[in-house]
Amino acid sequence: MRYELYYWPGIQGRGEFVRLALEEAAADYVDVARMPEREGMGVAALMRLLEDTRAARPPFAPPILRAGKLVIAQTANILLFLGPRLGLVPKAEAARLWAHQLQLTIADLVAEAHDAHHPISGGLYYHEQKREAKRRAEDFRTKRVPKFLDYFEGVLERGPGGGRHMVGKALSYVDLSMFQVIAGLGYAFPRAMARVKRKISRLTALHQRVMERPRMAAYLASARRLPFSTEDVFRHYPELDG
Ligand SMILES: N[C@@H](CCC(=O)N[C@@H](CS)C(=O)NCC(=O)O)C(=O)O
Repeated sequence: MRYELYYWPGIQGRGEFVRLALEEAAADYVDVARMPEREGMGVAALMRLLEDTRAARPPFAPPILRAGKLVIAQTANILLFLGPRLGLVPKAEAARLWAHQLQLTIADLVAEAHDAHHPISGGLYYHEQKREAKRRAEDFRTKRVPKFLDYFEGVLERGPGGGRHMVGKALSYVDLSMFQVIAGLGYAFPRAMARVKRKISRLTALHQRVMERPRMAAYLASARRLPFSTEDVFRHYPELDG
């Protein structure tokens, strides 16, 4: 099965959570919007999918995965679908629900990371909401990030994976997403993250282990892994870091 991932080209964004799972599993996939329009792909193909008024199950926003006749949106929903197919989640229903629950909590954190630099509206520029962003980012990095990370650290500590895995005893898509969260927060809020580092030793070690996995290391060194930037969901503005 060749999977088609539809996501905005030029940024990692939420598409990266899906990309990491596809890359770790060495899945056959095409990153459609990054491909040439002359081959029927590119952003035009993404827009066709978003604007298809005949679709019975239209997606609201990217990332979107096409798998044969299925068109699936919402990052956590895509990973719920891909997890068993890519061998990135345990078999038991309780474990799959747990993985999905954690992924939805990660989605909440990612939405808050976005709102730290766009607290009023995603439709306005950052410079149009800088004052509000400063207040929101302070709350995010001093209250919300510690609360989320303390929770995820506790999940690692208490789970059956001996501190090595978020779900079960083997690597899952949640581990890959957790890697991305730690990497993104580290880029966006280096000073704030340096302060909490002492309290998240298991998450820090998980981030390192994922980065060193052969397929992850190859992906991260490739041109397919775009750099973090101030166009992305995790953004570094020195005035928002503490
Ligand atoms: N909850 C959705 C959020 C999707 C989302 O916000 N996608 C962004 C790009 S990362 C987008 O293009 N949003 C357009 C919009 O919200 O109008 C998910 O996790 O996939």
